Amino acid sequence: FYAVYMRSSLSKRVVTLHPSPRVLDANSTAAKVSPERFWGSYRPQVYFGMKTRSPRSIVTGMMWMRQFSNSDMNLRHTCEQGDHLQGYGWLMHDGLTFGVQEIRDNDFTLTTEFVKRVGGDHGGDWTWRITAKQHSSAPQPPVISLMFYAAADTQGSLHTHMEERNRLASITGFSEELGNFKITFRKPVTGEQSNTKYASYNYLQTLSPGLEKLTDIVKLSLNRRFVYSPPSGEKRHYIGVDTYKPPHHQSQQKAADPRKESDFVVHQVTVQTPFQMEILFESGSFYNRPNQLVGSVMTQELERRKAEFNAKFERIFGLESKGFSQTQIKFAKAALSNMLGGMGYFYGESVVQSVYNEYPLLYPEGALFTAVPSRSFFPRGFLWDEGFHQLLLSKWDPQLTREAVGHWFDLMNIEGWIPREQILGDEARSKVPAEFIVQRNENANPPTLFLALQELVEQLPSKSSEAESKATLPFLRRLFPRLRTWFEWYNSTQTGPKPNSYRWRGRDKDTNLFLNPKTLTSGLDDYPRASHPSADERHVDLHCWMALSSGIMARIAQLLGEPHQDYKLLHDVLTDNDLLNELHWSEQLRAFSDYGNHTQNASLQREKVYVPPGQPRHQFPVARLVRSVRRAPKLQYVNALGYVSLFPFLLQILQPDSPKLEHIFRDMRDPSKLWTPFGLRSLSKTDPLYMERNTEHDPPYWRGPVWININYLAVRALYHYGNTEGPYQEKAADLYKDLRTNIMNNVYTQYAETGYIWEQYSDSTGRGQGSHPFTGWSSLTVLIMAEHY
Ligand code: 6A9
Repeated sequence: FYAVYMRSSLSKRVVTLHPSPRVLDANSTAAKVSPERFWGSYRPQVYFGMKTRSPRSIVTGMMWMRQFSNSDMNLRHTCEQGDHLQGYGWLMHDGLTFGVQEIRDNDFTLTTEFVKRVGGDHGGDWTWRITAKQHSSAPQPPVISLMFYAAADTQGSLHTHMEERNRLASITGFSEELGNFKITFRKPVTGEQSNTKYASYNYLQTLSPGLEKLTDIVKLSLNRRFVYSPPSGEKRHYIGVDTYKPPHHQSQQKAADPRKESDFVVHQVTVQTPFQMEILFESGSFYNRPNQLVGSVMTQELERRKAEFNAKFERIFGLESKGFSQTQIKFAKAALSNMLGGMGYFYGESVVQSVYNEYPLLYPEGALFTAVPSRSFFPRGFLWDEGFHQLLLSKWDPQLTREAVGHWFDLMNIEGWIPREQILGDEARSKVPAEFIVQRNENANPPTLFLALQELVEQLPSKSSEAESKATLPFLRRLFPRLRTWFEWYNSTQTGPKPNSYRWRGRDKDTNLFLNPKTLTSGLDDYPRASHPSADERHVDLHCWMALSSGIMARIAQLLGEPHQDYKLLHDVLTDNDLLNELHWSEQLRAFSDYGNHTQNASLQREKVYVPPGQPRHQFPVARLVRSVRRAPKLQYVNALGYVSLFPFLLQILQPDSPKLEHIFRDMRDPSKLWTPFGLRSLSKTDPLYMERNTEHDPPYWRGPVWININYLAVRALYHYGNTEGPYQEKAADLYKDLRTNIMNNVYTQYAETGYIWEQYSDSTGRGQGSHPFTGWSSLTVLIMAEHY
């Protein structure tokens, strides 16, 4: 009985939240408490949409399609790389009151702008303005349908108000957090002062079983029976939303699916470019609004906020005073704006598992206010990405950083574990293949939130306003019990075989399927580690993360008057350069290195598949690649040269007079090793695994390409060593100049050429590659330009 009891209580631990008071009050994001941040573009996964920071928000959004085009249906809604847009993203966004986005489709450009106005008790009003312009290359102005929608999410109601038979003039509605509200659709015009344009109207009013179904519902309702007949022109059939009948099986399933269907309303406007139109959200409790936020009032508000944004940007980053060109500054503003405009508010439950669970369990429901790496491919929270995001955002708006970090820590369980990838809610889950959904509680991810906290602490004494310091100290005080547990979790679950060594858990287990089993938990996925994962490993990057974190723990503890000696002691041990050398310096490689059960003599070989005589060959798998190991592994240094070997330098653990710096700087500068005209490559050209794929389906990722987060750490460390007395000071300063220039130039050039900021950059051509737009840590280029470290 006792064993069974123990087992069941242990199995609950993974889904038991940490007992200390939350960092954020339960109602911290409510309209009453935080009205100016209530509404926002918190749906980074759609091209344009807004919601409130509440669990079951009414959401608003926009889809669009080109009419009369030769290509097939091109309905745009969620950000998809497959849409092949020429570019999209926020050009300006202050994270608070307004945003300006440009979306370049094949032969027209949509500018989507919003402005908020606080008033009443429910988060106030906002107005959208959509401006459509054809490209000069277009033979004739395209006809476009914009489809604006509002959708409820299990609570709240929406009512339609028609005008002229089929034009949806407005929606009125009610929800728990918004009270009464009204959404008004103004008619399209050519410009602010001009008359209404000819347009065709359609609308759809239906029920949706979930937000992830909105695109499908619209698609299934489309009908070609409508006629577009402008006064001067031929009549043509166009595609419009019509009626929607749920697929038959769904109604039978209903009993099994407890989800409540919710109101969903779409307003479609079909009109030829150029045009502009406005949508107005008015909050019922906002009685004393001076005027409607439309037309010239809207224009003035936009202009005012743009001017404020520009002034604040220059005040903080000073790029004009540094002599950057207007186009470079525009790029930097877009990079920052996309990180701000990529903030999402997610709500739901992770799927998690521990060794005590036979099957995955649902984590308690929770909220996450976070930036996302990429609006198209992974529009959700990633733990170690967020630390980098907040390095940039904290310069712009430290309150935003405190709230994001607070949300992450409030997701921590009793053990001190925070799930690495946050896939919250059905909408987020619908984008992720099943095998990636479950998060395991043995698994860490670099504790980069310490970098963000370090920044907040450094802002404290002189740099920040009194109001900011007043907010940061109480924040740290509330955070501290959780921070302590978080640190302890790393320091107890991720320790290595030797005292003061560390080891990432969660490496790939099925060793023979991979050239080198991956270490997703380290964040550097396929970066080469010991060929045969074992408990004997020790990882130098994790050692350095712990050295850094213990130091910041000591500093915060001291600041709060909490016991800090143990953190300080540990920090002293972990930063002891002799210990680091002893654990991680490989004389053979002349570089820092992981240690473990390793052989270099492994390669992928085709395994021939036996096909029984007389059997059709196509029914058997083609020869697949499996690993062949020609020499048995043994305990030794892994001797891979790349980002991992740089960590003692990257996180500034090395003393300025450490002779190791000489080796590191030499390897960094060497074009046959790490140096490229586009930044430092992730793995040396001389490494046997350089640009090798891991399986036939898994191309190289952290085995050569240039990544901006690590390059940011490198530039920052060079800045540090370049400004600190020591034998390598000058070398560091030289490298700093060149590396900084290379990164800035390439990320900027790629943006100018392709319209996107990218996940990584080719080390041979500099070309952006992988997911895009990737305005997560690649946006740290702004800090590199500003030289804010
Ligand atoms: C797979 C795709 C529709 C990989 O930026 C997020 C992470 C980093 O934390 C990590 O260091 N990226 C880096 O190595 C992207 C991870 C994407 C996983 C999603 C499912 C769904 O496609």
